[in-house]
Amino acid sequence: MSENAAVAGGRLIRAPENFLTPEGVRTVFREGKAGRRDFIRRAFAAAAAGAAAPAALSQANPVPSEGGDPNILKLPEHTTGLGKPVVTDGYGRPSRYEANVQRRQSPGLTQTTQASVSFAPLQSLFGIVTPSGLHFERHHQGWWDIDPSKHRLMINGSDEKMVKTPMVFTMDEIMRLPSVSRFHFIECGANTGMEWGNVAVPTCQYSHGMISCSEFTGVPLKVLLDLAGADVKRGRFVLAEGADGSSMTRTIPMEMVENGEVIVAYGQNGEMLRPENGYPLRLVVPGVQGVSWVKYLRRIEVGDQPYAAKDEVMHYVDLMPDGLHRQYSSIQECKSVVTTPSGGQVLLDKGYYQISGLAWSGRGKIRRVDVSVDGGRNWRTARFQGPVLDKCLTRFTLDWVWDGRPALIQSRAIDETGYVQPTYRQLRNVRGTRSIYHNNAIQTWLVQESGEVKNVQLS
Ligand SMILES: Nc1nc2c(c(=O)[nH]1)N[C@H]1C(S)=C(S)[C@@H](COP(=O)(O)O)O[C@H]1N2
Ligand SMILES: [Mo]
Repeated sequence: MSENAAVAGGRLIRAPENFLTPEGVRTVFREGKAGRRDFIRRAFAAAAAGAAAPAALSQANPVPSEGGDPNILKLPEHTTGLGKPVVTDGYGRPSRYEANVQRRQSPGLTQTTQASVSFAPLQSLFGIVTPSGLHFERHHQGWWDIDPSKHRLMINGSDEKMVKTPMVFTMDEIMRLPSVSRFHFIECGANTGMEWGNVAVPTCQYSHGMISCSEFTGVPLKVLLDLAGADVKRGRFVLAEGADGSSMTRTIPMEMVENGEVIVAYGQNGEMLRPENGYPLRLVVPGVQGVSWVKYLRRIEVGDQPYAAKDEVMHYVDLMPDGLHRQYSSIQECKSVVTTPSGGQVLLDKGYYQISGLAWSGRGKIRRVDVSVDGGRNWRTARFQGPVLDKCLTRFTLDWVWDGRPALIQSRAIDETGYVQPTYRQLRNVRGTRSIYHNNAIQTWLVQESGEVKNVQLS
């Protein structure tokens, strides 16, 4: 298996993608049903303590020191034999050696698997694009594979004058209109939400995996509103509605629509959207928290005021230290996370490692990312590996030589507005600890002398 494969730099053992035993998972679900969510945190701690600590630095080098490497000296079957034919699989799939790279559920986090979330395995991904099959999922009422020939999008006004010609579009009608393709991240507002009070989960899949990034293709919503003759002077808001049973409705300010950024999308990474991600139609609202990216989009209403829908009045509000709720805080502020080394991985040797991570901002492009290996005392500027795009994941890397002593690895992103990603202390000073959403604090990974990497928070 590829467990010990070198990943982008120094040798390391990959983060476990399952960190609870089957019995542990059952217990967490049992306790979760009884409403004791705090149990999850204790279960993680127990699982971590109970696991046999891998003696990382004593891991044998896979290349034998004497007699030569049989992997070079002996010709393998794939060099001497005939390979598989074309179209063995009409839709290709990853290597069987990568079968462990999966989106996963956090045991006990939610009461049902339909109103739930699965997290993207950030620690196993390269570059900025999330493979569609690994895109995180957040459903409020399960997902559907909707027949596109029967799917419709309606555009109407909150009163008769708001939209001149209310319209109903078929998928064919939408797909023949002028389209755009853009790379954007989507982050659930609740990403990193379990970590508000203290460390809660061991790996970056669970601490930061409610984010994904794709190339989306579709028609700017503005094009559809113009076709229908929307009164954008009076109609300063739109309501987006999904076709699933969750009655997912969200208010979007008209400015975002007018500047052409909001897309009625059918494409994701060069093919149609995946059913889990809203096939055949979803709203793309760059920079805004995931909940506004309404999936299975079936209706857009133009109105003159915010709609105060359930998912913006009761849910997706931020409980502030003074006991008041903050509403409509939908922009995802600048944030970053180091994905290698990250929690659950084990560094096998001292020496060179490429630190690698992701940065993003709902307000524009990433300007700079600083990386510290000593818990924020000293910072070095990371380099960007690929394109730096607007409201998109940006991959950063930094060379690092690990001397075998404990290290505290952090990344701090700065966006083009000059906003600097806050420390936990700075964030909690303003927001307290009772929020669920919009935790964009600097993440710390502790590399222990054993090579094991732990999720920690510095006070
Ligand atoms: N129709 C519909 N749209 C929805 C949701 C939903 O449950 N139903 N969940 C929202 C939330 S909270 C998020 S974070 C994103 C998740 O998108 P994804 O499942 O494609 O990752 O979709 C949003 N749009
Ligand atoms: Mo979400």
